[in-house]
Amino acid sequence: MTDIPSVRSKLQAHGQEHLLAFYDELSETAQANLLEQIASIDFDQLDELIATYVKHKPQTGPTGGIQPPSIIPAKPVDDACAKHREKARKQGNKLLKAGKVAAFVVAGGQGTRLGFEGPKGCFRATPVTNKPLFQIFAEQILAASKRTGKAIPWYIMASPSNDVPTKAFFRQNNYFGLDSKDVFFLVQGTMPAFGFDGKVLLAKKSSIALGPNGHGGSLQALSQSGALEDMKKRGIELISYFQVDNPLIRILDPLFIGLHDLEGAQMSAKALSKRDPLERVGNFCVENGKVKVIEYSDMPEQLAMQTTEDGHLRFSAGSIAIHLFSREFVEKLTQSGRCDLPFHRADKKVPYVDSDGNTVKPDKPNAVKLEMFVFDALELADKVVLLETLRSEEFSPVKNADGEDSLATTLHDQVRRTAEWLEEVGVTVPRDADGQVAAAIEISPLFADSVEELHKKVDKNMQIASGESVYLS
Ligand code: UD2
Repeated sequence: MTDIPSVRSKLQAHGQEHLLAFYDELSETAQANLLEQIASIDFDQLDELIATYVKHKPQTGPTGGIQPPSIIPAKPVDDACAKHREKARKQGNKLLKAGKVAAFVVAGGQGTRLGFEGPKGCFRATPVTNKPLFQIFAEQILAASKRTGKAIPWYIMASPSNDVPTKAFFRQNNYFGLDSKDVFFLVQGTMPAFGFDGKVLLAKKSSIALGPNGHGGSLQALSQSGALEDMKKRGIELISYFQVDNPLIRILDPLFIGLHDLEGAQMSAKALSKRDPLERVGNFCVENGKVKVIEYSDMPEQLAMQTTEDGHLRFSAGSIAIHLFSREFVEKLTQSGRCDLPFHRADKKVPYVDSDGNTVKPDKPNAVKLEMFVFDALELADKVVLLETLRSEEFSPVKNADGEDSLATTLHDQVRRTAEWLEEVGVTVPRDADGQVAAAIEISPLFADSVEELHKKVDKNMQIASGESVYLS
């Protein structure tokens, strides 16, 4: 039996007693749920967060002088560089073959901009077979496992609200050919939404307005869920981290893995050249000798627009949230049981129950949401490798319902990349008068997940007719 007076006095001590304002009106089940939510909150930590981030608007963006970081270019610039890459690629393949690398996707976001109901990984996003995002990733992992002869475990982070449908989706689809023993689901933590006065908001009389605590919560979730322990048992040394929304991602890239390992890095990242100064991706820079990412929303416009003498953007390197973590680094960051990355504040419209018990749907921001960003761990790493990747090869996310970074743009980019790969290995691809690909073409990662694999597999004399739909599997 929960001792209600003591819960009330604890809430009172933290100025949050309104959370039980409607408690006596609730059914027994609803009462139990509310108490469970309250029990899951660390109110001492909350007091600190409210003082730091809610009652004050913390300074965001660069605090001192920032410099552009040094980045390994996407293409080798000389022979020595080419040799080093070859060595790194071999090392990456060696680690993959030794079963030392795991895949980790963060899929706990709410997909609000896309307007898709349900976990975003279930969103269908390929040009011919209309595969869901999760299947694209599963097939890449399966292809790499088959090639290396080692099972590659896949850790999938969802949020409390999309965990159940995510698991059900994998079950219904027989894990897309993966062994279910190698697929590990974990749930990220939550954070309440606050009114500007620091009061935690009630979403209903019986529940607190909780949201996922940001992908920075993934490191703590890896630890608390037992995933790190599982990795250790399996002999995993490296974690290949990616987001759920980018069908062009190359999850297990031997070059990236090898460079990270040879340099003895703790955390690494892929970077690409920004499309325009204000593109909505994080900005890589160096501050106080440490590599860091300044999110687009925190980057002062005048710094984002700065150019070098030869007219290039000074901060041209964008973060696309592709990382490698050494398992030991994540263990170190989470050894206290918590991973104290800084929080980022966003002011949002959050419906809430007011003191009279009425539900209010605000038409302007009324609440503060706090999230941790995983790239803030870069600053905590002793050694970081930044590798440039090409947008055309590795980045075309589905973020919006239409316009930039939408289903239409990613389908176009997938067909374009497939055509470029086919042409590179000698296959003729039909193109229209404007040079656009004149067929719908898709390659299953199980057939080839890189141009190198395509070389080995494809019949170079294959014919693709204009207007045809072709699926290589
Ligand atoms: C993210 C990056 C941005 C750039 C861009 C590339 C941040 C803050 N910004 O922007 O710098 O790299 O991606 O595509 O990351 N997620 C969770 N739990 C959460 C919140 C998000 O798992 O609590 C996942 C989400 O499912 C998705 C990823 O994190 O896979 C990115 O989330 P987003 O779509 O909110 O990030 P976005 O596009 O603003």
